[in-house]
Amino acid sequence: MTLNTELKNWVNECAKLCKPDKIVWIDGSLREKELLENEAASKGEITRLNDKKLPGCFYHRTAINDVARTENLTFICTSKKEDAGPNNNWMAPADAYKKAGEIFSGSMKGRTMYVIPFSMGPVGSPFSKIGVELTDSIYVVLNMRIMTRMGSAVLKELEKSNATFTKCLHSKAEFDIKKRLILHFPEDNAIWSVGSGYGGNVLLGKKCLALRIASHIAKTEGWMAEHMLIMGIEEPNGRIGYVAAAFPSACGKTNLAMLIPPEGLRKKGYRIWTVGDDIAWMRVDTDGQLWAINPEAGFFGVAPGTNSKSNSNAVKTVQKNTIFTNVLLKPDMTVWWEDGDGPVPKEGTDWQGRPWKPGLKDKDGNIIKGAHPNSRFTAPMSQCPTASFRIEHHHGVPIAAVIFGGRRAHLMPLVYQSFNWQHGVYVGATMASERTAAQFGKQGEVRRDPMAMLPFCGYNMADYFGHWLGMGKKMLPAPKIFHVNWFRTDDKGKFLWPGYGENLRVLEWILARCRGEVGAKETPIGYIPNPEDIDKKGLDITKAAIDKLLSINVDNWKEELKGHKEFFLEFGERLPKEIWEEYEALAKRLKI
Ligand code: OXD
Ligand code: MN
Repeated sequence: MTLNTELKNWVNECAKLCKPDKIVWIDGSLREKELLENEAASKGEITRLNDKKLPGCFYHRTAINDVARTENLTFICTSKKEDAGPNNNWMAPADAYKKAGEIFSGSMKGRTMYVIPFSMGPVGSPFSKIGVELTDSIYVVLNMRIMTRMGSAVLKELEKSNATFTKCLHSKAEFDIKKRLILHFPEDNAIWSVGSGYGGNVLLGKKCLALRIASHIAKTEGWMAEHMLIMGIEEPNGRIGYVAAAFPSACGKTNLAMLIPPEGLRKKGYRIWTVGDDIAWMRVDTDGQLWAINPEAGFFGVAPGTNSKSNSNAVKTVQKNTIFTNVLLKPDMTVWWEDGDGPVPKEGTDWQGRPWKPGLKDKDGNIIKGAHPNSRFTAPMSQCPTASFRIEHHHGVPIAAVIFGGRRAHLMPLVYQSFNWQHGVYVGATMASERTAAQFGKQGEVRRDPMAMLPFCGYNMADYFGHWLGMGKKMLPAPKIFHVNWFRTDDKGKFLWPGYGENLRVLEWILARCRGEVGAKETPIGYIPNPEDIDKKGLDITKAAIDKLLSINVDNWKEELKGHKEFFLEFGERLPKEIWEEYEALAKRLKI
């Protein structure tokens, strides 16, 4: 129980609705963790993995129709529809409470309701926010234990000042897709999620609180909640420059956050510090600089494609105390996924629980994958070899550069710098990626995803652009804004840039620009590196490839501008005039 009356009343109210047999307050202790693991393992909710090879690790499968965030069932419930904007599904709060209330009603009968007090950000930091999640899933409790700081210390913090908190209610209910809703009530600081067991829908501290609800709070309070990794780049002289970077999904955000410097740069003394791989909360501090914390304490990373070449730090991070969801289970009770390490196993149990062996095909002749393409690992950040020593610092790290990125085969140069903050906001607002063969839909189709926040901005995105513009005026100096593209191809569709650790060469240029140490070429879209200023020592790349990577094609850009206009028109009158100003200025520079 608790001394915080608001919390006590709310827990009672939710218990009355969901009717659990029992209520358990989570304290976050090791003993409690072991008891919950044993209970969930005995019920088959999780499976203990090989304790010698993967100590403290567990395996979990979600329902077959519950393997990713369900954006079509995700709603922002504000009194006025315009406040949710064209970027969100909207439902009136009263309708939403009624509709979901019917599903929650009695949904925890025969189950336990766990009360999880959690802190997004270091406990007690003025940068942090507290939430309390009520859930009937032990899997959720165990994941929240990794992804957030949670338990008694947070409860104490809540009681100290009778502080306010985000009310997060979750029930598995029947895992029925027809009775699944992910609802956000920014005006009530509340989240209701029902009918799902997939991480992005049910670990309510993550996308729901730290992005959708927090973006709304941040706008009101004057800070920024962003879908960004945070990393530090240590130079040979010991100086560390920190950057925050936003990429749409499937662009290697987790890999970049844990980058291994190529041998030459490592020998020179370069080193990477990982602060976060998914979310950044950023504030202007008393020194006028932008400071960022990662509100999370763990990684909820995509498993397929993670291997010792793409991300050896992630591979090292998931060797213990990790929960694997929807990957392939091997007969020796270890796990595997496509494009992972080691030989392809001869047999196993696939993510749907069926016997699996390589080459199996479905009735349409398609290869059956052992792991679901969106299968995940949940692992503590502290286990990452590059985890920053600043993770628990209450004010986080000072941000020198903001980086936007996307997957563009032909349009975008390897890197360019915006002319100033306002132009940088335009660069972020026009961010986009082309669909790859791995994604559903038409290959090559451009999907706009401003600041990688399209599915996560908890309010009208026109106001969000306005908020970005306003934040720039508060900073002295504002970080420089860049755009990168690791995915430019030649005429045969082959990547021109090697990517992975070599991306550090681009980050090196970015930081040199921030410090005013290197020149650049002015072009209609922004500042592009002089080819000689990108360190290419030890890199097997032709001059022609570098020239192509750093070139812009004015005709392609003219075509791109049509897409910008079409996208911005959706926001009508609410779009800040500065965005149209930047549009016109770019058109003029391109001589349209
Ligand atoms: C994630 C996402 O899971 O962006 O991080 O979908
Ligand atoms: Mn994400």
